[in-house]
Amino acid sequence: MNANQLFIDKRLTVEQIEFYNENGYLHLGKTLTDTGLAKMISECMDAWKKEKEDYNEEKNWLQNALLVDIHKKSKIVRDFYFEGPIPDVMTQVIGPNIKAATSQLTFKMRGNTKSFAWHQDNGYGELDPYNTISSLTALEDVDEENGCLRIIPGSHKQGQIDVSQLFKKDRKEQTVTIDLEVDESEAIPIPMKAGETIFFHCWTLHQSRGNFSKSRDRRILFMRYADANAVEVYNNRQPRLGKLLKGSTEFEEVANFEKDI
Ligand SMILES: O=C(O)CCC(=O)C(=O)O
Repeated sequence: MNANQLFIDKRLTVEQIEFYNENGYLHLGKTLTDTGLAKMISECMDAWKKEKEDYNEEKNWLQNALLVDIHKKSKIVRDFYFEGPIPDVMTQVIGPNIKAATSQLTFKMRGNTKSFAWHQDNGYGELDPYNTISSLTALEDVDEENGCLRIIPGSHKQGQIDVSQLFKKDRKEQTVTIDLEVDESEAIPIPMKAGETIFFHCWTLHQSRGNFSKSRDRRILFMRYADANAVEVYNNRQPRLGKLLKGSTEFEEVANFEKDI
């Protein structure tokens, strides 16, 4: 591998696609080289420090743990999100037409022992068709001690869980927390090494516990990919805006979105 290479290309095997279809998630393995990881950490931390303060237990999750649109603040994230290994892989599981739907940092810094409740990602923003995928890339080793993701394999098969009542009063602010009842005995942790990626279906139930490490943060790059024709169910079925990455779209506003940037 050349020393300047940042990303590691991936192509799913038939067995991996079957595993994903059956379990609703897949551990994709290493997608960042050591050089890529170091650059990603450096640019993400520069962006983080510009907007965030140290963890403060008085503040909420949005303030403590979330930095949205990170691809607008870091070139390497932008390149990884739009042209890295994951969009190609998405064509194998979503279909030929892919757009970028969300990029954000979800950092659970040391001291943040708050858990994130069980939910489906399509609960916080229902997109149709129901094949949107969330990918998580670890910027350091993540495990049960520092709050890795936990999921329920196969839970995507139950389909969309109706949480619309929760959002009735609070659609704009989106401060609602979804906290679904699950059978904890079915949950498994998904540890990852730094530079590795996992992805999961928009209906897969997942959560994380707090970061109980005294010496390690839990820094994750979260990116969501959707079918290029996906619409926002909660927003009168308006097309979800996002850069077209693969194939084509029936929506002009998506075809033109970020074209010139
Ligand atoms: O940051 C976490 O631990 C969980 C985040 C998550 O599940 C989400 O943003 O959907």
